[in-house]
Amino acid sequence: RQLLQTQLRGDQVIVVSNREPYVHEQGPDGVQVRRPASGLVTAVEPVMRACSGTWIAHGSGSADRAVVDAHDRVGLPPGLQDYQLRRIWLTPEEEQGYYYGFANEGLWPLCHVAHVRPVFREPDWETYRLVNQRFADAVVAEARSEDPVVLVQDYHFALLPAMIRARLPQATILTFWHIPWPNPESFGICPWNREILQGLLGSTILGFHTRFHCRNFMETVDRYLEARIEAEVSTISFQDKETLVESYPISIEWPDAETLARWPPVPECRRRVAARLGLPADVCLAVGIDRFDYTKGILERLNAVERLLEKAPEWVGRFVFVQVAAPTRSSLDEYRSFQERVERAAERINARFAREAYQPVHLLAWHHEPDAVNELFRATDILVVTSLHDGMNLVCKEFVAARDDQQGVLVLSRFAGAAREMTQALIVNPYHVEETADALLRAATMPSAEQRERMVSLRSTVREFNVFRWAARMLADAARWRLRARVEARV
Ligand code: ADQ
Repeated sequence: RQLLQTQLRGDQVIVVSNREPYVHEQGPDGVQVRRPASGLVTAVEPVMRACSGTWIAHGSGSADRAVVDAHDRVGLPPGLQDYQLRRIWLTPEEEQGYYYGFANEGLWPLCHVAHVRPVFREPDWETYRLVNQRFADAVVAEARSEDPVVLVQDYHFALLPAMIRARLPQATILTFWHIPWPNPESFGICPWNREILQGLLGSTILGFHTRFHCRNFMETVDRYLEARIEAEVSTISFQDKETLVESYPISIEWPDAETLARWPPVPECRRRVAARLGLPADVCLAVGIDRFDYTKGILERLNAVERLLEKAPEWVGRFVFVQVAAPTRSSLDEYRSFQERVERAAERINARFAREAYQPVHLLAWHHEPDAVNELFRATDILVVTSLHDGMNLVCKEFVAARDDQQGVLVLSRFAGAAREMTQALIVNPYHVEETADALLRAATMPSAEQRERMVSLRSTVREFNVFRWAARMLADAARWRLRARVEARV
């Protein structure tokens, strides 16, 4: 954190993301502040608390806009008052075309190669471009100097870097792409692939979670643009401008002593969860926590639980799986029909294996606040992450951070970026039901000493490679770049 603050001394930092870090909702007792379920917010919010500045985001809560804009700072917990939030209010048509349409029906399935066909509509693309322009205007309006540091977040803003560059040529633009980057053939499906690549190459630095995604991006540029690529130093020169393409694996804020002291003890968490869900005593508990998204492999996970109960009937009555799934993008057909399929699968398993007081699958399809999520992390024996494709996945990192008792087993998909760092998890191919069921079984019977060994190793990785290191590495590269540009300008 200190390193971050040193690197940014005197520089203005502006973050741009679609999602806001906190949402003002109108409740029966007045306006309430809620934290959205978003990996991006989990990662970037502590960084902004450390370096202050301005966060520009799409306003999404149900509270009255005038009230939110006027009383934005009212009622926020202390840490959230360290930076400014500037909301961009979009019209329903803008939100439809830019967010639901181009970003989530086009780019999201395109980049995840998730067997859901991307949909590209001309009007969505036009709206996407228009909304990117609105955010570029907001960045220019916020900039107090010619060379602010602008952090552009995610696939909602592929055109923004070049738009900012055109009006603030001296700005240092760090763009982070939180989702995977596909291979050139897959990306070629997008009718506006060149415009997107050109937009992103307005960045000073373009970051992905893994080297693999960086290579895919460079190969995509090589295929579709006239650009000079220097693979050894990982740079792309396009129209006399150089962009560094680098991997920065994202992470979480490691809990400090004050946070740890606030957490109820593990047995207490377990007792509360068991009481709430009516779990039988000494049951083996497995938990999944995700946005309700077809990329997270929730159906595959349920199939594996069903297979486990089939092949190891001694676990019927003793193995319970709890899936927490926060509804997301529910106005899209693809998401609604996925949610229905998951509900049907859960009902099917319960119909097959439930006994008197025993229900093998609990599907809790609503948003949980961070303390409730943390309680589940601390209560569970197994955490299951079976993404079919995931840029990183922060849920598994939050889980190991929550386990200061050094117990609990992580079952992790090899298709999540996190699998590259968290090699002491039980790594599975979620498409392989048998393999995943076997991993669940192995987790359910893993001796405490082995759990400890694996957990200690996982915790030391996440503690060291925390979110401040993610941001500090990117900003250190930016500082080097700024210095170089200043020296070159003198020559
Ligand atoms: P996401 O796809 O949102 O992030 P992830 O990284 O797993 O996925 O983060 C989800 C966050 O939301 C976590 O902090 C989790 O605790 C929270 N969450 C999930 N379900 C919840 C629920 N039911 N209720 C409340 N909170 C919930 C995208 C990419 C990821 C990448 C991140 C960060 O898809 O691959 O890791 O950005 O770059």
